[in-house]
Amino acid sequence: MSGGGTLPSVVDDGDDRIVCHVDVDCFYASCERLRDPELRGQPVVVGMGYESGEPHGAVATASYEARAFGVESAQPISAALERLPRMADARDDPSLDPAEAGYYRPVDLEYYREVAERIKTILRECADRIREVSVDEAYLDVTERTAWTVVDGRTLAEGYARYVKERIARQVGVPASVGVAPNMSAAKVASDHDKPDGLVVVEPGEVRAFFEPLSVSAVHGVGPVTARELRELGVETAGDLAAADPGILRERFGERGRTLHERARGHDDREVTPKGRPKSLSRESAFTEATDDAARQRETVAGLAADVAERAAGKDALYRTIGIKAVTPPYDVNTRERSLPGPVADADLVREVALDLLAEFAGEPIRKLGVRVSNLQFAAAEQARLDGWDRADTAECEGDVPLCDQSSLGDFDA
Ligand code: DCP
Ligand code: MG
Repeated sequence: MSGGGTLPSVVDDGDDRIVCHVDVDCFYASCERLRDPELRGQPVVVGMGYESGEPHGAVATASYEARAFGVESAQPISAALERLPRMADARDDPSLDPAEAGYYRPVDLEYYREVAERIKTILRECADRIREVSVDEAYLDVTERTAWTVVDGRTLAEGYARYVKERIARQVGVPASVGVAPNMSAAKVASDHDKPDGLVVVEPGEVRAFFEPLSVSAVHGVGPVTARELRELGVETAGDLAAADPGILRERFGERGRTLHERARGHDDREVTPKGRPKSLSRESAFTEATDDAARQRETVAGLAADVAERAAGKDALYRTIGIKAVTPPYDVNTRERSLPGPVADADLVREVALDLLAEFAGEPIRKLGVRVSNLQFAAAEQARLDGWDRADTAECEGDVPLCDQSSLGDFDA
């Protein structure tokens, strides 16, 4: 701990780590607002399988303004339209009120991934360890960056979390909610506690009290089935679970019962560790200004290809697919890839294929280039570290692409 102050309260769970959980508010809708300022402050619905003017598809997410009309994730677009008509229709139809209409947009996953990359770059700079759990969500271990020391009635950890949140707002332009706590489950619940634009801090010693009134489903590991079983035992809240007889829990749920009981009491010793093996390895680099200089473009791709091949070799990884990404102005993300008949580990081949794919963009101005190998196979049983687009080596480069859990977002080569 730095700062030399005293710890604020009794650390009853023996844990004084500092974990932040960051989750962007209505992520896809926030991305849409970023490129279309007309949408700011307005109800926005982003539809999966939605096409402009059509009623098909399902709501991927809705802005909080749209949620106020009863629009929610996974709802059919047709149901959303009943609650919130399209703005374009409301302008044409005198029986509809534009003040009670919203903007509908189809999903654009490539674009959201670009925005996510920018966010993850910041998060990686702000933490020593990070676990990316989905496209817009990550845990950060910031124990070495700040402290639970209280200054003027606030913890330094809160100030640090505010810095992270404000960097995302300023440098990327999307709102995120942040939870800070001495463990992962409490941090996650905290980030969700005051959405949107929330910042909730749970200090060591307060975790159990924070959980107490919440439903058992707030406890990490309690899904809908376990929640129902717990309810049958009369356990409704996390406080009930914390106070429950551990013997009965163990009888009913085995070893897991003990873990859940511990978690409800504020204990969660999971470390913030990166996720398992990468699905792909990649690196990208941005130009200061878009360039159509073919020699420069080729040189960049060759350099990126060499880096990626070297990293794959370092992980004993074989790859079957080689791809490039070329971002052209204003911000069009183009990806091209080629799959091989079998897995290889061959730096020359990565360079040749990548340059060949680049040829399609001859003469075009390019802002940013990336090279990626995917369809990975691992020769050795080493535990790979967090991956995706590699860490930036200049301020202009983007950092890692999240390898998100959501199949909807898939991968660059999906
Ligand atoms: N998503 C999706 N389908 C779902 C849930 C989510 O396509 N059933 C996508 C859209 C979301 C993004 O994933 O924008 C992130 O998921 P979150 O659960 O974090 O939801 P949001 O960021 O949209 O909203 P919140 O403000 O609650 O975090
Ligand atoms: Mg979110």
